[in-house]
Parts: sequence; C-alpha cells; structure tokens
Amino acid sequence: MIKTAISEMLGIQYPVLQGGMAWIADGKLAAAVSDGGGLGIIAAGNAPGDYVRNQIQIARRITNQAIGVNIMLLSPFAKEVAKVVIEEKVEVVTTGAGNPSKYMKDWLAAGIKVIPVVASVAMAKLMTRLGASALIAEGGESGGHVGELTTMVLVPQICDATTLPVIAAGGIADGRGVAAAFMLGAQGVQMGTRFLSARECTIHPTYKEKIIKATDLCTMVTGKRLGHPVRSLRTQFAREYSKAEYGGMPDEELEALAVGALRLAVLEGDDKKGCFLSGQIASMVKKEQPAAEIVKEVMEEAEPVLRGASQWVK
Ligand code: TUI
Repeated sequence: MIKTAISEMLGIQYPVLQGGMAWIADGKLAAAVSDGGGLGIIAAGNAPGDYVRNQIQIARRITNQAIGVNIMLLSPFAKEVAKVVIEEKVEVVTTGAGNPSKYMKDWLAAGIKVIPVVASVAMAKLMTRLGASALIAEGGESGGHVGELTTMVLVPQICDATTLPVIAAGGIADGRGVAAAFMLGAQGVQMGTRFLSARECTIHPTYKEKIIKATDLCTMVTGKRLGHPVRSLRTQFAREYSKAEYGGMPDEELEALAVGALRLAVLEGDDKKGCFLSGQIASMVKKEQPAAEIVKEVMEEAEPVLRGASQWVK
C-alpha cells in the first residue's frame, strides 16, 4: 500500500489523479476513477457552466467519493465555471493552460482544494504563495496543451521550488512511471492518455483504437506558432496543420483550421479532420479495461519497483 501526502490530503486510496481531458473526461469517467480509489476529474474544457454542473451531478449520482473539476483557463467560460465549482461544492479544482490567481481566494474560502498545473518554477512559487493545496508538474510528454519542459526536468525543479506536495504528470502510463515520478520527489501522479482506454471513457471507438494501436513515434506537437502548442496523434489533420503552420498560412486561417477538431475526434472519430490529443505514452496503452483496474494496476506495479530500488545501493 502506497500512502502519500496526496492520498492523505485528498482522502483517496491511491495517489492517482485522472487528467482533465477536454471533451473526454465527463462525469461518468470521473466517477469510475473515484470509485476505483483515485481522484476522478471532470474537464470543463471550453464548455459552459451548465454543462459542467450537469456532469458534476451525474458523477454525484454514481459515486460518494471526492471528485474534481479541471478548469481550462483559456476557455471563454472559465469565470462561470469557477462559480459553478463553488456552488456544487466539488472537493478539488485543478487548473490548466494559464494562471488561476484571480480565482484562488474564493475557491480556498469555499473549502475547495486547489491544485494548479504549473509549467515553470516561477508559477510554482506564485501558486505556493497564494495558498494552493498541491501542484501538478506536467511535462511536455503529455497530450494536449504542453509546456516547454519534460517531466524528468520539471518535477525535481518544482519540488525544490515549493513546500507543497507535487503530482507528476506527462509520460506516466504504468508502475515504472509512478516509481520514477516518486524518485523525482513527486507524491502523486496524474495520467490522462492511459485513461483513454478505460471502459467508462466514452470517446468514439476509432479514438480508442488509434490509441491502442499507436506506436512509439506516433505523436507530434502543433500550434507553437500561435502560442498554444498541443500534442496529438500524428494524423492527417496534424500533418496538414503542421504544413500550414510552417508554410506561412495567416494566423486567422490557421486558427480556423483547428476549430471543432477536438470535437470531431472525440464524438465522430473523424480520421481526416479530427485532432486526437494524446501523450507520448499512447504506445504503452494496450487494451480497454475498467478505470478502477487501471488505477489499482499501476499502483500495484509501482510497489515492487520502489522496493527494488535499494538494489542499486551497495
Ligand atoms: O491544459 C492542459 N492541457 C490541455 S488544455 C486543452 S484544450 C485547449 N484548447 C485551446 C487551446 C489550447 C488547449 C488540451 N489540453 N494541461 C495543463 C497545462 N497547463 N499544461 C501547461 C500548462 C500551463 C501553461 C502556462 C500552465 C500555466 C501556464 O502559465 C502561463 C501563465 O499564464 O503564466
């Protein structure tokens, strides 16, 4: 049994968070992860407050365990979702793709545990000062919106910059990844891509199949030119976007090219125009299985790896 400051603080069995994947992480997936002993997180993505409220209520009907909501700070609805999480009394808020400073006081006053994703040491220091409960250090191996640094490089630097417990994310798919994250100083992990194959994850079957069939070099980053780098599967859409990006397509046209691409991947499994967000570990996702099994499996795998670590010291 692995207990850490993160599992204790969140009152969960395993220090495993499920990433807040836009369009994907709904109330059903979050509830299944929480019921499995981790922390399930509903993604607000670019959705309005009412969608998020509805998903929270769906999760509450399935599980009595704590749940979280991820607020994507680039969303035009971030402000209204920030209110919904207080009204619906969610236990945990995670944030991504920006600086949540202006919301922190209200969330903390409402008794919500606030866990921002930080992609730099400066942001880690600021969030620590503002009273965050923990930090997520998400490296660029992750899917979706990515920062500059890798998990290997980011996690120890964030751990050194804060007194708060740190959750590692990006590039973690199994017990070895969990053990490695702990060696770097993290006390919990967040996984996104690994949960794409969860039975309770209701993405289009084509999306699941693409993840399960993926190989090691199957992801790429696009969107750097517009300042929003995003990692996704190397599909026709990703290749064409990349070509346009480096071929000098005007900014507005480039932005238009990406509109609706996430939705097309998740809801329709559209091979040509869909953007299939994925982390670099897609090739390590082998089969569909219940979310609870994923949580238990990775943590049980981590135990012998961590026990065996002493073999290196003579
Ligand atoms: O947010 C994510 N991953 C995401 S968000 C998303 S949806 C999207 N829609 C439109 C454009 C871009 C994305 C898909 N995947 N991960 C957490 C994360 N946060 N990664 C990096 C950061 C981050 C970056 C900068 C956090 C803070 C930050 O601070 C900058 C600042 O404002 O100082």
